[in-house]
Amino acid sequence: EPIPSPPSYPIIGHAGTGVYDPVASAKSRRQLREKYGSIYRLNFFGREIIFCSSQEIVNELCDESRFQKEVAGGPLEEVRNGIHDGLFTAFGTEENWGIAHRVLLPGFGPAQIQGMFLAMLDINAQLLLKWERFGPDHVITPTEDFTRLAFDTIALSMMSHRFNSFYMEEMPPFCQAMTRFLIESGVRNQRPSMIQNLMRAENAQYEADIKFMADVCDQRKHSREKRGKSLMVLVVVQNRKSHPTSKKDLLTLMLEGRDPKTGRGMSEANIRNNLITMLIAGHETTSGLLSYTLFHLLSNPSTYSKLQAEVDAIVGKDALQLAHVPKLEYTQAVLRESIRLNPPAGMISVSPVEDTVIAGKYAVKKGAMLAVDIAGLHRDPAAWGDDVEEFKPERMMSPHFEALPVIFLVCVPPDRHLRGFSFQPNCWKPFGNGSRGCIGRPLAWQESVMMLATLFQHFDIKFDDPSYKLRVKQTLTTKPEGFQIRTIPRKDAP
Ligand code: MNH
Repeated sequence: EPIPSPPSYPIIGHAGTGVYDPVASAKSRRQLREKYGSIYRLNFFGREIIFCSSQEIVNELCDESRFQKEVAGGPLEEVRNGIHDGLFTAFGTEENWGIAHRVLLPGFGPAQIQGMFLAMLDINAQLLLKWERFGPDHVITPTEDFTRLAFDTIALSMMSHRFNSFYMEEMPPFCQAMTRFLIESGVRNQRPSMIQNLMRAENAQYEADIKFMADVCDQRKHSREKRGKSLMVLVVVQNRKSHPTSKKDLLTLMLEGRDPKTGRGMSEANIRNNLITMLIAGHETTSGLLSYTLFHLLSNPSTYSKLQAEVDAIVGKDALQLAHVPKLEYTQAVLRESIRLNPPAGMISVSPVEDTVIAGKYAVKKGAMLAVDIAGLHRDPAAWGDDVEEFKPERMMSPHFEALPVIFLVCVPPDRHLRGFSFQPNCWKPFGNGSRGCIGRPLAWQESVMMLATLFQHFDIKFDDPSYKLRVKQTLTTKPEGFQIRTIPRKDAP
C-alpha cells in the first residue's frame, strides 16, 4: 500500500513549501498527523522521510534487530558538522561509538549519579538564591535559569568544572553559539547543497559557531582574558592531566577509561567531541523538561497543590537529601506526564536493516529514513485513552509504573522505566530507544526531581501573565517561549 503524502512539487518535493517548517517542525508534525494520520511521507529534494506516530508502528520501529538509529540524511547529519563522532551523532557502524559507549556507560550508573548529589545541590542552590534575592516583584524567565542550571550541573558533576552561568547577565557564549548552530543545522537539512553553497553569510556564521565550540576546547588559541569567558573544555582536560585526582568522574573515565572489548581508550578528538556532545545533548533538553513541567503545574492548580503537599510531607523544612529523591513519587509522575505531553526531543530517526514491511502493509526499503514523531506517539489515543490531551500525573503513578528498589528508582536503565501493565509497549519514548537511547537520563532525572522539590519547598509560584498560552521555541529541541513567572518566598520556607 502507498504511504500517504501531501501534494508536492517536482524537484523540491515538500521543501520550502511550508508543509514542513524546519524552524517549527514540531508544529508541522502535529498539523501533518492531524491531516494524514499516523504514517505519512515527505520528500525534500528527493530525500524521503517517513514520519510515524502510532504506538503500533513505533513499537515495531523500536525493535533493534530490524531497525537502527539513522544519522545520515536527517538533521543529525548536519549536527555532525559540529560534534562528529560524539555518541549522539555517531553512525551505528562507527567504531568510536562502541568504544565511547562502553567506556562512559559506567559513569552513568546509580552510584555515580548519586555521587553527583552534592554538585547538583550546589548549582540548584544558586538558582534558589537568585530567585529569592530577586523577590516577588521581579519577572523571571524560568527557561533561561533552567538552562543555566542544566549547563552548570553537567560541567560540575561530570567534569568538576564551574561555568558560573548564574553570575552572567547573558547566556553563556557557548549556549548562544550552540543555539544558532542547532537551528541552522535543522534548516540546512532541507536545503540542496547547490543553494547552501551560495549562502555565504549563513555559512560563515555556521562555521564560526562550530569553530567557537571547538576552539574553546583548545587552550592555546585563547588569550588569558578570552579564556576567562570561554568554555575551556580542554583547559579542563589539561588541568586534570596536570592535577590527577582520585575522583572518578566522567572526565576521569574519558581520560583513563579502557574499553573492555577492544582494550582501547578514547582518542583526544573523540573526548572533545563527547565533552561538547554532553553539553549540547544535556542542557537544552533538561531545561525544556523543567520549563514545560512548571508551565503544566501552573496551568493545573490541583496538581500544583498535590506536588507541594508531597514536598512538604517528605522534605518539609529540612535540607533536601538524596534519600528524599526516590520517595518523591508524585513529583516524578508529574515529570513523566509533562515529558509525555511536551517531549523536548521530539523526533528520533531509524532505518530498516533489511527491506521490510511495517504495519503489515507498507513496504520500506533497507536504508530508508523513518522518523518517530515522539509527541505524536505520546498522544496516540489507542495507547493512552481518550484523555490523552489532558495533564494527569496520576496515570504515571504506580502501579502503572513498576515499583523498583529505592536505590534504582531514579537511576533505572533506559526502557526499564515504564513497564506498567496498563501501558502498551514503547508508547512513552522521551529518551529515545535501546542502545542509542539517552545515556544522561538518570542524571537529568535526579537533577529535575531535586529542582522541583526545592522550588516548591521555597516558593509560591505564579504566572506573570495569567492569560499566557503555551508557545514553543525550537532548535533541535523545543522549549516554552515567552513563559514568565513570579516567585513569592514561602513564609514558612526553610
Ligand atoms: Mn539525552 C540521546 C533525550 C538529557 C546525553 N537523549 C538522547 C536521545 C533522546 C534524548 C531522545 C536519543 C536521540 C536519538 O535517537 O537520536 N536527553 C533527552 C532528554 C533529556 C536528556 C529528554 C532531559 C530531560 N542527555 C541528557 C543529558 C545528557 C544527555 C543530561 C548528558 C549528560 N543523550 C545524551 C547522549 C545521547 C543522548 C550522549 C546519545 C547516546 C548514544 O547514542 O549513544
